Amino acid sequence: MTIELPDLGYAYDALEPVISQKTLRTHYEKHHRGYVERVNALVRGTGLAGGPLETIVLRSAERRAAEPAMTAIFNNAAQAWNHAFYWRSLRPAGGSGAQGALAARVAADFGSTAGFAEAYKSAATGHFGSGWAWLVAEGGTLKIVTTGNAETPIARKQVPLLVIDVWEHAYYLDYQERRAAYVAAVVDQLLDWRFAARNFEQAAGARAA
Ligand code: MN3
Repeated sequence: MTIELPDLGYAYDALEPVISQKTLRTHYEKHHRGYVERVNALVRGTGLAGGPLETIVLRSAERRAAEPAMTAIFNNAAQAWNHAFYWRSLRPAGGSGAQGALAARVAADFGSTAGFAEAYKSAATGHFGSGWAWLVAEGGTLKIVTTGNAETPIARKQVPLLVIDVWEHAYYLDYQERRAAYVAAVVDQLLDWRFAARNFEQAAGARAA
């Protein structure tokens, strides 16, 4: 099975004015597509070809310490996975905050919705260099973590609920160096808390099983 570029799920202008059509089109059609095409080229003949993307991420993460060729596979596969998750973490007119069981968990772990938003913005803005800012579930607790470059919580047995891409290509056309402004606008206006709630329910179900 060839890894496919997944549908974006909304129009290129759907996230304006927070993320411009120009940024979204370039980010999806050039950056994300590039990672998908490179992972397909790199896995040929490695024994990882034909598997689902998540399996390629996990297997290459396990093998990269011993096999240098696995590093490039991991980087491109994880970037393909992370970008697909990022598009689904966003929606037009999002940012309303968690509901139901997830809201109770956010309040327990971060004090309040506002407390979470402040901590998440701070972590995403403060992450040094290229990477990703995540809300994850681990052992029944929510945590904010950041990862550098292509690193991804699924290789650390954490369950991601939401992510923000903090590579410069995600915001530079719209915000130049002002990452804090991009992060604040995404948190307040675009985060898809229904997607986060589905991920949270799956994490809880997996723990109970
Ligand atoms: Mn990106």
